[in-house]
Amino acid sequence: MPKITAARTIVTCPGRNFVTLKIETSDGVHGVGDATLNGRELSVKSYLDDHVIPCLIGRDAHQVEDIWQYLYKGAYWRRGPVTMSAIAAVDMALWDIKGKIAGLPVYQLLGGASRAGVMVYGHANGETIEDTVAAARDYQAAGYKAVRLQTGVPGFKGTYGVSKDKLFYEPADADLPTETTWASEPYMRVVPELFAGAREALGWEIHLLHDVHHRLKPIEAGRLGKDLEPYRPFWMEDPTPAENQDAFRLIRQHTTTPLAVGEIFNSIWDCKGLIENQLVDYIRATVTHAGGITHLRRIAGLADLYGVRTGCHGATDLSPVSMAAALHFDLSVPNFGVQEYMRHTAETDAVFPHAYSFEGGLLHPGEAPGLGVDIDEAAAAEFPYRRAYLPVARLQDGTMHDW
Ligand code: CS2
Ligand code: MG
Repeated sequence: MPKITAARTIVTCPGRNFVTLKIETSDGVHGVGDATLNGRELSVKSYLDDHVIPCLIGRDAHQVEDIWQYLYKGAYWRRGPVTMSAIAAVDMALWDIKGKIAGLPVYQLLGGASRAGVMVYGHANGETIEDTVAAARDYQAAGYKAVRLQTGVPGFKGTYGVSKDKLFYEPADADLPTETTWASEPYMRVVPELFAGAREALGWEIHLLHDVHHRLKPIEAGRLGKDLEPYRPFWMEDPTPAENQDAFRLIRQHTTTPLAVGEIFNSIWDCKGLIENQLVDYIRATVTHAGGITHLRRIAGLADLYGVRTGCHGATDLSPVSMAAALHFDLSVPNFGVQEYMRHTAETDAVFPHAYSFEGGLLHPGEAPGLGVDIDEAAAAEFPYRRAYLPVARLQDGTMHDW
């Protein structure tokens, strides 16, 4: 049996920080897992270095489930983004090892392909509606079947989702959190105008998505959802902070716009009430922050009972290791919805050579055994860690708000 002989975390910053776990076995096979938690990368590194890796040495790398249960139940202090990102990294690396030893791409170990490819959505954004719609046209021309629309709010700098760079968006932009100002009323006026312009320009064959990014109160989210109904959004994401799962009842009472939530969830317990009460339509939990492939399959299995589909988070702060693992999961899971695909920079792709590829609006994980991704440690060493935090948001009177 492939015994775990060594494991280490590799931190690299090719434009943004990534934490990668590499596990080596007595068979000479290694696996990789993404452990990146935007703005708290070193916390997950320490959790792995100090509290997980010592417990892995000598274990049978094939025991993916037992090791998952050991790390989850054995922690005593269960759940939370740091713990579950660490467990996720171990899980991804063990599935990678299992696939490599079996000589199969991981999706074949998960039940095989349930579809030809994984529909992805890109991020069209701009300071103005015109710029955003023009960016969406570019995605449509590139073959995307789904595009997220985010535009600037007149009078406000640094609106969420509007990137400084045309193609790449990285919100963790400073050594200490950037302070941004927010007001919901002008935002709620501009988004329906954005969707009206987008439908006018792009037609009805393309899926249009929007991320509210936790900014609205439940009644405001109900209002925005209703205002967007004529434009048939694919989903309205994170309409309100989801700690209060009952808030989604109120939103549901006011709008049929599909709701997506969960990129900051880290276990099935965060999702259970929303799914069982059919208060959401898509669950956004990711392989990296929600306990890996093993746990994400459990979340998707519960969601499938209630007609809820997956819509995994796939921002640039999730490394190509996470994207590769997500694609194996996406290709096989029966209740797949859509996969977020914020392209990484060429620098990042060089550090993480991978087999996944894009064609005709779909990503495919490729046929390489395991996850089909690796970390080039020499390239990674070129980019030392650089502290960076996500912004914070305040209302115009200075009140802290949700970023
Ligand atoms: C966003 C992310 O991609 C999304 O849907 O919510 O950009 C999110 O802001 C970042 O991943 C946070 O690190
Ligand atoms: Mg989001």
